[in-house]
Amino acid sequence: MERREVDAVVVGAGFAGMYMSFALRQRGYDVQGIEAAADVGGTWYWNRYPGARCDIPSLLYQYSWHEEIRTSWRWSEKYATQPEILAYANHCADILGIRPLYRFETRVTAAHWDEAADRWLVDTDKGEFLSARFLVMATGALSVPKEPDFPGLDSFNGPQLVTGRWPHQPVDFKGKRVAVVGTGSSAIQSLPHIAAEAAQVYVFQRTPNFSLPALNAPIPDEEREAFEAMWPMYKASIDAGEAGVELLPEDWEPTDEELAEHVRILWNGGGLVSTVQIPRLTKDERINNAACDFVRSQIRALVNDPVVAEKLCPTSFPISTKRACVDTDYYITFNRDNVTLVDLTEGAIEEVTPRGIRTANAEYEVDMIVWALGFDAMTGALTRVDIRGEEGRPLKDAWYAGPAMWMGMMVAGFPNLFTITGPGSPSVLMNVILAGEHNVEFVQAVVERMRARGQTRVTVDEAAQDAWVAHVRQEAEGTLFPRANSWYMGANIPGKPRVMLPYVGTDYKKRLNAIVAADFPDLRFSA
Ligand code: N01
Repeated sequence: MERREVDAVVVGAGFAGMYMSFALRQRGYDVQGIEAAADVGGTWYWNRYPGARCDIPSLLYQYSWHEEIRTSWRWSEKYATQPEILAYANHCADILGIRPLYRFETRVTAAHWDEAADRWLVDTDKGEFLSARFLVMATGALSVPKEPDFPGLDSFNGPQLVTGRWPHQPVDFKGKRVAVVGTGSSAIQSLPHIAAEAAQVYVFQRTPNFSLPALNAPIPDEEREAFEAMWPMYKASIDAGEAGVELLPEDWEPTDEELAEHVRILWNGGGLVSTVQIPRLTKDERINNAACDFVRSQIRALVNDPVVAEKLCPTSFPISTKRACVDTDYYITFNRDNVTLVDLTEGAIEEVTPRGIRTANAEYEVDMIVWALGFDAMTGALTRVDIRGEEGRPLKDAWYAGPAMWMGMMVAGFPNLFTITGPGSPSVLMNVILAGEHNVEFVQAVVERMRARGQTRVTVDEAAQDAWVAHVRQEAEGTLFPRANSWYMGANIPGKPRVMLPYVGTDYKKRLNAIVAADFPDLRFSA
């Protein structure tokens, strides 16, 4: 079979994929980008549900590596909307001239390592056959939605929508009875918008979530200027592997009163940045309990019906061990007459009927269903592709007991394959745009080193990988994360191994810098 030879295939045209493709192309490599969507934007292309926004401040949620992009873009609000972030992604694509490098509306179906040629043989669903020296999977941590699989699904008479694959046309909820299933970030952001239009909304909740108020607003000029003034320091700090913002020391030991006062910052509109400003939040039970108590007291103050308020108070996991949500008017939406909370702990969903959803207790008649069930996070987009490494070993088999990876980027036995923000990297626990940049720059350094020495193959040492996997596990065990049935732990997908997927350590970028400075001691290069 005739295969087109390229230097690299980059899968994904989100922020990380675009940067990777651009960086390689700029250095003269022949790059073929592949993207399932019709255009750039990654997660922001797909998640178009009403109310979708970023959950860290927009000023931080942007490329740090490209001065022209940075200075030519002006975020309008503290937390940008999905249309604005998608417009930003398009702005980046325009300046980088990235689109000609991509085949859109195309999926990679298989990638097999060709031992003899030191190349990846990559097939797509559009019948394209490629042969690439490098394969970079920039496929995103949250890109494979968890599909509803309730009995009777197809019998439902009305439209069914999935938040992670929202239609491009506006959805009209006016006068409709709507079921919203799930209470993660996607549901929490969309519910107030749906409830404002719909005749009636039933919110099906299995586990209540902690959500912090966005206190969204236009960005005042003074804030913009202050941010611009601190930019060089911030950029130098993150490049060096520091937090980029001022934090209290890790050994902070507040009295109970000081602690109760400090956790109030969760209500200051800082979104996920506020959680980082509480030292040891995900490690120290006393600190975490104080934060949980504070948020629950806010929920009780916001929700008029005390029975509903209690049901909305999370009690089964420590705050931030599931990703905290950032909302606009989520809790007060339950004060509306047209919103009803259905507590699935009192009776689970048994089936979808032609008229609606039937739980163990009742049938809820609706005209539309919104499924906000989350994602097969971090590994889903990688294991759904038929990736086979040395001796034809499928990645799925290599990861049977959980993802075995080095630095979240390389897998022993899978030469010349890189994953951006993969499992075993901090990715989703930090600003994911920056996390992507750190990985892209590392991959670029590896590829450049190989070109300089005429090498064609790089793999990671198995013992180094084992040590990294053990370290990732050990770091997680020292935290409260394993207590939650979260997607971080793979617990939201039946049958998925229960391991902490992201790396919780805060030294990741420093480690990457040290690895580059030491000339990649854990990698094996060959001609
Ligand atoms: O998904 P989730 P999400 N029966 O997994 C419920 C990012 N994000 O799409 O908790 C009944 O958080 C499930 O219940 P339970 C962000 O990183 C960011 O909302 O498993 N219910 C849960 O309530 C986020 O963390 C933004 O008991 C079922 C919900 O569905 C991540 O994406 C916005 C069920 C899924 O919640 C995922 O968020 C949106 C079943 N069979 C998303 N199966 C920003 O703000 C699942 N559920 C940037």
